[in-house]
Amino acid sequence: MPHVSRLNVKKLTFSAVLIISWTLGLTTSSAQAVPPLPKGEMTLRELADARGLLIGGAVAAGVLDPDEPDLANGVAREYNVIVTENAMKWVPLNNASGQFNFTLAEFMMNFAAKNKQKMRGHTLVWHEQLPRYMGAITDRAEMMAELKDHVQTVVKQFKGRIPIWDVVNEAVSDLPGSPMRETVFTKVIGPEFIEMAFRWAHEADPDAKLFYNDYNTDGINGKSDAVYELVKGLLAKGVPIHGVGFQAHVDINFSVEGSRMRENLERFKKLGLDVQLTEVDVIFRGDAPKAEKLERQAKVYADLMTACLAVKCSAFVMWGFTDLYSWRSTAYPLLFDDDYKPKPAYFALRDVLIKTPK
Ligand code: 9MR
Repeated sequence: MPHVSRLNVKKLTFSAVLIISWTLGLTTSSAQAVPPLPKGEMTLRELADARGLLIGGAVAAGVLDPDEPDLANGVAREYNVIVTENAMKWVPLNNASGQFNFTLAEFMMNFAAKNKQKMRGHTLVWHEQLPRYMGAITDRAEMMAELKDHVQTVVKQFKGRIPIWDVVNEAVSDLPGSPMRETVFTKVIGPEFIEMAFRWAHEADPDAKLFYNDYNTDGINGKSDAVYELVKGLLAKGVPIHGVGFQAHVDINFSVEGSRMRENLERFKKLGLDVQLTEVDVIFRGDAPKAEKLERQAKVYADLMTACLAVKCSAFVMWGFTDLYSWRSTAYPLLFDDDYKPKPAYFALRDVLIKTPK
């Protein structure tokens, strides 16, 4: 019953438990697999390679074990870039001030290297997945020292191996007027924590492309206006920021046109910044008719890719590979279903890549 065992695995919070069971040889092998494409058809990866686009997705370290060859094979076949879904966040890397643990992150780096994939680094500074010791700091100089140590130790660890970093994630609030989100960083350091993080990351690896990343900023709205002002201000101060990531966690009612997404991406490009879609998924809720919803989902995926290509985005990254292991696993968000069968959205993305002139 490989499917049942996968669903059970899904309920475990990934890494620790799975890695222990893997080490002890407790896992079973599975019979499902991403079906081969008809002869002569190109994968997403091949199509993206041909136009110099990064296409990829987040992968949770804990499920890339020998029990899930389907995931490993599928990700290797279809993606030329991966992101560690959690393994490069502050808690997994630096949960006890200054005692860094790169085991899981390096495991993912090996996977990427083995499959000749780039790694998109996610994420250096975020108010979530922050260790308790950070929340306890009240002294500005002390928090700056922790921030600098974290950013620089992590970036140096992967210097020359991770070409793109999400330096600051989700710093703008969802409140009306979209001020800065109140976090330990704004409370103790002030909003300057953002420019500090970018400058320290740049010092640690001058060749890495440094991104600000956020959600609900895909179209033109109050929040994307706030991000626009933020990054414009950073550029004016000479802060080394090279791009903006638009997460694109949307649903099947999202309209690329209605939200003026292309116009939004273009205004960031005009600032001289690179733009990437960084965490794409397109959800819908369970009831019938499912086929019709899968088609609407495919259309949203296609429209997102079309907008991305129209502005010469450099990456289209999804927040996973199979619905089975998505953070929104009950809402059918990704290109492959629980049984690793490609959904209409997969073919729709291929179609856009085939038909859009380079
Ligand atoms: O998918 C991630 C989930 O497994 C984690 O529990 C969660 C908290 O670390 O983060 C999720 O990924 C988030 C990403 O890092 C930032 N943008 C929103 C993503 C979905 O919540």
